[in-house]
Parts: sequence; C-alpha cells; structure tokens
Amino acid sequence: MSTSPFPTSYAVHGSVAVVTLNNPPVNGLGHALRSGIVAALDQALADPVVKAIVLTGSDRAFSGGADVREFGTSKAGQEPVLGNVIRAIESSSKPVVAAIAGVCLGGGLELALGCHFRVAKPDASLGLPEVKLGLLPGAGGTQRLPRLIGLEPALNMIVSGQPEAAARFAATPLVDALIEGTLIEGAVAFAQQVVVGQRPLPRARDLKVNQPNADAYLQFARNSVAAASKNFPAPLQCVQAVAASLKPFDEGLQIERSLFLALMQTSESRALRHIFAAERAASKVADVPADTPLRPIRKVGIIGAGTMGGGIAMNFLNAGIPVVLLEMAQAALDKGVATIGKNYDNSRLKGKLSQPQCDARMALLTPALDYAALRDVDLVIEAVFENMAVKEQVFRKLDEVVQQGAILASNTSYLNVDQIAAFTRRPQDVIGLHFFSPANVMRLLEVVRGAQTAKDVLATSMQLAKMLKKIAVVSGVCDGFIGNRIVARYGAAANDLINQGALPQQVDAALQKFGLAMGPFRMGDLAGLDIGWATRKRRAAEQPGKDFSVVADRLCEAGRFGQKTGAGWYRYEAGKRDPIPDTVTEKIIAQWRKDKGHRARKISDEEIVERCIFAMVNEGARILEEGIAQRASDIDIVYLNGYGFPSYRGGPMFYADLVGLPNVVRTLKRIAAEPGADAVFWTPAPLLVKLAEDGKSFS
Ligand code: 3H9
Repeated sequence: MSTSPFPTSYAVHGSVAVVTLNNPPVNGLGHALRSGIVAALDQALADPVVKAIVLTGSDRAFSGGADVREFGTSKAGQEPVLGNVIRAIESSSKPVVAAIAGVCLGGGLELALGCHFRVAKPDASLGLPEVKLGLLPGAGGTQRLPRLIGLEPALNMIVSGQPEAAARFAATPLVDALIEGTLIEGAVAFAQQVVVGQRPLPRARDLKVNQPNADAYLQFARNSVAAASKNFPAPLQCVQAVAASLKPFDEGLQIERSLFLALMQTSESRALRHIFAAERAASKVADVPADTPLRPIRKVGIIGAGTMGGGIAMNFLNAGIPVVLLEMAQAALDKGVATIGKNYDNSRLKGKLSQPQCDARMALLTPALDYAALRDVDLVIEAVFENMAVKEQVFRKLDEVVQQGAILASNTSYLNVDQIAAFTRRPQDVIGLHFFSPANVMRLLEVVRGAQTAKDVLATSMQLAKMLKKIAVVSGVCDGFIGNRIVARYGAAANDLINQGALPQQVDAALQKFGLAMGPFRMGDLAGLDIGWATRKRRAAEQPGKDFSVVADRLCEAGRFGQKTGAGWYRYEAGKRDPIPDTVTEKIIAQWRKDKGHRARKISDEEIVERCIFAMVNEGARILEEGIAQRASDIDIVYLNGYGFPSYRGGPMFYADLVGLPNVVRTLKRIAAEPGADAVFWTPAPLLVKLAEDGKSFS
C-alpha cells in the first residue's frame, strides 16, 4: 500500500488497484479527498499492471456525500469539483468498480453512479438525501439515477431523500452484484471478471430514461410535490431537475447545476444546513470529553404515573429498558398503567406495533407503591407536582433508598435543580431531565446541569437521550431553563400586543403564517390558562405591591381555562379542538384595556411577528451571556423541537442572523423607548449589541 498526501490509500491486488477513501467519520467529499481520488485514478491509469480499479470506503461509509462543512467556503468550488471527479472516473479507459458498504449518500452515491459498475453489501444504504438540506443532488444524481432505475423510482428517492438498502436494487443496473462476504475480495473478483470477459464499460450517461407518459407523470408529480412541500422550494426543484433527465445528458446536467446553485443560496437551505450542524453540535459539552466513562442504565425508576410520568416511562419501555413506575395510591397507579397499555394498543390498531411487541413492552413495566422498589434502579426520574416542598420529600426519600451511583433526575420544568440536589447527600448525582409533553412523542430533552452535577452523569444523560431517540440540549440552572424562560418573554410580548390593540386570533394567525405550529393564545388554551393564573397569584402573594395581573386573569375569573373548560381565549364546540374567536373574549379584553388605561391601535402582522420573535431573540442572547446555553444553535434546537418553530426558519437565533442583528437591535431599542414599554424587557442584551456592532452573527 502506498502512502498519499491525500485521505485516500492505494493498493494493488494482482491486476486490480484498490483506492480506499479515508476521510473519517463518513468520507465527506471535501477538497482533499476529491483531489486524492483523482490522483489515485491517474496513478492507476498510468500503471500498466493495473487493468481495473476498485473504489471503496470504510465499513461505516462509502461516503456520506459532499463535505457539508465546506459549503459556503472557497474549498467547495475548488477544483477538482465533484462533477469533474465523476467525469474523470466515467471517462476512465480502465473499468472502475464502486465497492459499497455502509452509507452511500448524496455526492457519495453520485460518485458511485459515475463508476462503470457498482457492487455492494446487501445492507449498504443508498440515497440522495440532499433535499433534507434544502438542496438537490448537484453532481449528476438527478440525471444518472433515472437512467439506471427509471424516472419514477428515481424521483421518489430524490424527492423523499430516503435511503434504501442496496439489496432492493439488486435487479437494476444500480447494483451489479451484492457481496455477502468480504467486500474487497468480492469487488476485486468482480473487477477481474470484467477484465477477463472484456466487458464493455457501461456509462450511465449513455442510457436513455425509460418512462411511458413521462409528461403526464411529471405534471402529476409537480402537483403533488408542490402541495406537500409548502415553504420548502427544494422538493419541487428536485422534480424539475429529474424532469431534465429526459433531455440530452449534458443539457440535463447543466439544468441540475443551475438549480443546485440557486437552492444553495435560499434561506430555507441555509436554515436546514444550520439545523444539521446544530443537532450534531448539541450533543457535545465543552468540558465533558467524548470518552467520559458512562454509568450503566439497566433499570429505571419513574415517580409519578400521570401523563408526564407515563410518557417518560414509555420512552424507556420502547428502548427495551425495564421501568419501575411508582405512585402513592393504587388508583392512580392503575390509571397510569392502563393509560400506557391503551397507548400501546392504539399503536397496535394503527399497525405501528404488533401484539407481541406491545406485550414485550408492557412486560418490562413494574408498577409499585413503595419506594423500596426503586432500591436497585440505575436512574430515577421524578415527575411529581411542580412544588419545591414536594420535590424535597421525594429527593430526601430517594437519597435514603436508591443505591449509590444511581442518577437522580428531576423532570422539573422551571424549579432550581441546585436546590433540589441539596436535598440529597449526593448532589453530584442529581440532574434535570426535562421532557416535553407528550413525552413519548416530543423529541426534545432539556438536560439541566446543576452546579455540582458530575461529568459522567451529564455524559450518561446525553447518551441516554440518543438511546431514547431524543435530541438533548444542555441548559444551566435558571427559572424555566432555556425553553420556558424564553417562552415566558414571547408570551409577555404577545400579551403586550393584546393590551395595545391586537386580538388573540390576529396574533395567532400572524405567528402561524410566519410558520409556528401554533400561536401563543391557542397554545395557552391547549396547556390550560389556570396554570399561569395560579403562578401569578402565588407570585403576587410572595411580592405584595407588585402587579402581576394580565388580561388572562379575567378569562380565568370567568371560568375560561382553555380547551378543557370549552372556552379560554377562544371558544370550543363540544368534542372539537378548533378554536373559534369569541366576542365574549373581545369584550373582556376591551374592558381590561379600559380599566388599565391602554389605548388600542391598529397593529400589523409584521409588527406582531417582529415583537414576538425579537423578544425571544433578546432573551436568548441573555441566556447565552449568562452561560445557561452553550451556544446559540442550542437555543434554536430547543425551539425547533419543543415549541413548533418552523425548520425552514432555522430557529429564532438563526432567524435573527438572517434578518441582521443590527436590525434586531434597532427594533428592540425603538420598542424599549416607547412610552409605557417595559424597558428592562426590551432593552437589547449587551451580547446582542456587541455582536451587531462587531458585524458578527450568532451562528
Ligand atoms: C451533497 O452531497 C451535495 C452533492 O449532491 C453535490 C455536491 C456538488 N460531510 O449524523 P452523525 C459528520 S450534500 C461532512 O452523528 P450517524 C457529522 O457532522 C450532502 N461531515 O452519525 C458528524 O460529525 P461529528 C448529502 C459529515 O452515523 C459525524 O459525521 N449527504 C457528513 O448517525 C457523524 O454524523 C447528506 O445529507 C458530510 N456529508 O449518521 C448526508 N455527514 O462527529 C448527511 C455526516 O463531528 N449525513 N458528517 O459531530 C447523514 O445523514 C448522517 O450524518 C450519516 C451518519 C447517515 C452520514
């Protein structure tokens, strides 16, 4: 094997050169790797001993595609660009065989499509997932794949971005042979047969796309894709690019290229690429090394069998981890267990689980009424009432009962985790694991790191999140942590708008048009207005003389707690969840404004979005300043996965970057200076001002 300045290696097996891509973790096709492939190809072409070439990667990845870290840098366009690497391979006078194991995605598959032959492990994963990054395959994928597997299957693969196992393509020219044994041996043997049989070198570009009634089919595809991909330009552009495969190859390639370059500039693609990087960054904690030894989690205890506790328990049951579910009373325990059973049954009726799968999950569940049942668990999560006195009782008991070394977690959504930890003699083992409701569905997990939380407890919690298929974000201790602290500011901005003249339905509609899954008032009705009312009453009692009142108090005083009472900000028809604007609410608001001396004015939808989103951004900046969040992109991940922020906007902090931080600062200053405005709330955070002044952004 020869050494190479590039991340490729080169070895000759008899008459076959084996070129191995070696750019961990996933052989991203960055500039150095692209250069290495061309150099190795030239070496093989120049070597008279070599009659054929095998191009391969690692067991994990033939290649995960273009190196996404290069996007937006000069390296992305530096020769040899991927299209030219593929051209060089395709025009090679010696046969080139792609030998594929692991993932073969995006530019990686495009590279393989440029080879004359492809052999693969049956479980290798082939796909063109560019659409998930708001792009389309930009190195010939939209032109070569339809030529190999047909227009319709190629279009489905490209528009969905879903990879498929190589075995599925065994009967198509996409996969010439499946290799059950050692990949390289099989690939070399295949290459030798090609040489011995003097097989002609097929090039995908020379094939014609086969599709009867292509025009009608493409029109149907355009209509259905347009309807299904509102707010995302890439899927429809994928159809356009695939449609161009009916044209002469080079013409189609040019169309693909220009559509790819245009998509690269869209804010949607920038947002999706930001999210890809943000999700991977979120799992890393600056001062916790990746190789921190983890604590084993073989058995879990959950305290509280209500909606939250039951949902949390299901996560572990789904992952095959035994759960002890603890309640204080038999009736509550029975109800909790029955709800879990009913949820699994519903999944079975929908065809998502089989009966044996449901049974296996329920068999992992041990209901209990005595703390002693938690003695040997490795992790316990309490999901009891949000009250410090109740948490104190629970944690003192856990400290007494649970084995040493176990992780003691609270699902609190805003209480002080350090105070909770202080109820135990092992604060290093205490952490916040804030699941979002419904806990068996929502992807977000806020991992709250206390002042004394041990690094291995944090590392284990982050790993656990992966096992539960959640996305974890680390938060420091503060009231509401990252998510609820910001949402409080967002809610306050929305309330302000009501005081100033907007109606709940206008605020909700404007924010939903912006892309949020649900406006703040619909969200309030869903969550229950009585929760905030109780908190405000408690705070008012704790801090006499301070005014905590908001218009929602009047709704609650009228018995309007939201959906559960059939009326809140909206009214609801029996058994339905559709919010119906209500004149009763309008009258309550009008009276409130009169009593408080608020003058109503006309407010535009743009102003609604600006105030609500910038309020979030400002609080996000404070959270960053205080070190509560490690990075701005973590805040985006929280909002995207826990609060219905639209992915095509990339999250509030990324959105602020797109708008331009100087614009955000100017607007915040203007609002802060308005008569009657809460200047503390609206004054831009120093970090925001500094970034804006330095011409920097959050991302
Ligand atoms: C493209 O190809 C455009 C072309 O059509 C045209 C070009 C002209 N590059 O996800 P994981 C890193 S667009 C660089 O945790 P998994 C990732 O950041 C691209 N790095 O592991 C992480 O790094 P770190 C089309 C990449 O096993 C590490 O690998 N391709 C790339 O769960 C592990 O990642 C795609 O869209 C990359 N392309 O999943 C594929 N991919 O350890 C996107 C990953 O520092 N990638 N990394 O955090 C994926 O879907 C998954 O990452 C993959 C591995 C399935 C590959």
